[in-house]
Amino acid sequence: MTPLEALGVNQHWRELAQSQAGFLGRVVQVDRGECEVMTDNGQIRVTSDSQRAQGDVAPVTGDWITVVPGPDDSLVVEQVLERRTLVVRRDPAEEARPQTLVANADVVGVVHGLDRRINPAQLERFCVVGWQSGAAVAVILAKADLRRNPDRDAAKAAALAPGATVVVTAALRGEGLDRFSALLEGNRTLALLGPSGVGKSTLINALFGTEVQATQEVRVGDARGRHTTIARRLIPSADGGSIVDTPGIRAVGPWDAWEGLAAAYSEIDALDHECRFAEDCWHQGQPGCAVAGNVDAGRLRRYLELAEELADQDLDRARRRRQ
Ligand SMILES: Nc1nc2c(ncn2[C@@H]2O[C@H](COP(=O)(O)OP(=O)(O)O)[C@@H](O)[C@H]2O)c(=O)[nH]1
Ligand SMILES: [Mg+2]
Ligand SMILES: [Zn+2]
Repeated sequence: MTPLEALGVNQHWRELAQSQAGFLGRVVQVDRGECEVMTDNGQIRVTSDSQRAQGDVAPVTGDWITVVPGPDDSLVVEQVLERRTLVVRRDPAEEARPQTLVANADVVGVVHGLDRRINPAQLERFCVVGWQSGAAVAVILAKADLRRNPDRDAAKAAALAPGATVVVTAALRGEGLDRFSALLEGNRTLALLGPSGVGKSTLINALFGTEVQATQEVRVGDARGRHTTIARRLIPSADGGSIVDTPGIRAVGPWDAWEGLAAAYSEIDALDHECRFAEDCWHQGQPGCAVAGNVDAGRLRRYLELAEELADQDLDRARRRRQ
């Protein structure tokens, strides 16, 4: 299998590239205007041309692109091919902007470390971002060796993440890796999402059997002096498929994620549609409400909180557009 095959090249991408002048490649990593790109003829460095018209899409890790010769023997991005999925969160540095993390992931793996109790609000937020991307979602419970009854955690995670595959792993003991690697079957791309310290890099290293990602000690209350690289790198597996790690994330704020919200709380969303007797029913116990009392109260509260957050974002965006 060639590296580009492991990265999931198929007829779809080949045909899209054929309508362009350049040749096909997949962005493995982006650093400051330069991309590392895997092609049929190995890995190359490509400049994303800053001279190009505004509004052009900036490539991110996972993008399929076409490449053409540029000035002085350089290679430049000709076109970012239309994305099938895109993981986006609210830019933590600037609240009113989206930040794209990974393009064309087939599965978003939301990783939770079982060295602490499952935080429902956090897990659900990551699932909202995962579903919004257009990819499938898996919840990966890591560090299961630290729990007496990880099956109970798995059941809890499944209830918090309807529609998601739940995979329990103990990477340091090599447990659960077969089910983890099954997420890559069919040369799929898995994007791991989760806050620092949950065990993402350890999972990747266990799967590849070598230290491909630097891991770190969890130092509670010591954010300084911790040098984490935030490079998001697409790593091909020799058996096919690829994984992207997303280091340096504390939390994900959803961005324009109404579909992700509906998918992450599908049981609430389903009833929401029945609750059309009042356009603005907020399911707070109004008589005749189809939702309140029929779903888990905690999930309903968190769903409504997120809906309010998204509605505020919509208003904010509309206000900016008018200005
Ligand atoms: N007990 C246990 N510890 C783990 C396991 N996986 C990771 N860890 C530890 O959790 C810490 C953070 O792991 P790391 O992979 O760097 O997390 P990341 O920030 O999500 O990439 C490290 O100290 C790991 O040794 C596991 O399966 N069991
Ligand atoms: Mg890491
Ligand atoms: Zn209602």
